[in-house]
Amino acid sequence: NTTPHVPSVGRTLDRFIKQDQAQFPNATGDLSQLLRDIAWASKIIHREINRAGLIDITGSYGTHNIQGEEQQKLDVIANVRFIRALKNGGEVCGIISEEDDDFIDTGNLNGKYIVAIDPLDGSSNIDVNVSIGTIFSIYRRKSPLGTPPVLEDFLQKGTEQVGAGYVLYGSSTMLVYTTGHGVNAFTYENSLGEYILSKPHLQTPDDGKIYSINEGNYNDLSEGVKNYLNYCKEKKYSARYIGSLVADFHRNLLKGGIFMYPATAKDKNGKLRLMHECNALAFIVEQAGGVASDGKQRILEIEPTSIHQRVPLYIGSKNMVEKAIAFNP
Ligand code: P6P
Repeated sequence: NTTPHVPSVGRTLDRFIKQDQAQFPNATGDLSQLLRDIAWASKIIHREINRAGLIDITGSYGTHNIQGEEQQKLDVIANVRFIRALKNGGEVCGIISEEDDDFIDTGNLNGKYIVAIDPLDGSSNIDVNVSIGTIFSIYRRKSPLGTPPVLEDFLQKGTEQVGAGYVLYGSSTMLVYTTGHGVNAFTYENSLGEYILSKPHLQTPDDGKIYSINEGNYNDLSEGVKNYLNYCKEKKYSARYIGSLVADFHRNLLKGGIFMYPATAKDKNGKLRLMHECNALAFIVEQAGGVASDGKQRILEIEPTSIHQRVPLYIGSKNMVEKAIAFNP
């Protein structure tokens, strides 16, 4: 039996990963190294974001991604950096990125893992200086070692994740992740170039008074969602919507609240991507005691059918998500 190590605030990410791994005698260290590779790339993105205003890389890059969204330069830089870090790290045999139509074969035939990533979510907020984020999921490959990855490696249910996290590039840069044993948050100390443990064993409140939704879609929402919104107003909850998923999710995770991107008349499956955004946040919120649903089932139970599929998302405090779903049978 292993003595549970109680991580103390102030521990560096590297030491935390080392100690976390020590709890699992069979761990080879590959997942630990993968997490370090992601943290490394996020430090570079942190630097690029904080220089963006100075060297005018925030403007649109002129290309469009599969969603038809104009790609911002920082989007492209972030995508290149994370893919390069994961390729060079050697632990990952394949990647699906929100910015790439098809999966990426990293050439690491013996890489045990695949990564799903939204390298820079909320990028339309870059040039108005609003917080943006990176979202990632880690799965074990299904295909045999020594062979190239195949589509089935990437179409795995969220329950198959071995790790998930996000980086929030906000008033401070934070890395929040889980490997299935609780959620821990690290704050980036720029002068040291280190992530420092700031919120160990993060738990989200069962209840909250914050609801996050784009009410511009009100006329396109189901009667059930409209009724739940009216309920929130009767309860005098606070409407908080940044329009940057990681920022909205992180605030609600800490304070309690619900984030909703439901199906609308325009987007029958909502807007957010199952593989690149929803599965990771669902894993984190459940590890923190919260709930994530598409309105009918656990996000983590959804059988993926395509890499870029979208799902409706109701995520956050347990009692609030359950209430919202009750309004929307
Ligand atoms: P809307 C940003 O483009 C994003 O993907 C998420 O970060 C955010 O939650 C959502 O879209 C905002 O979408 O339709 O409200 O502008």
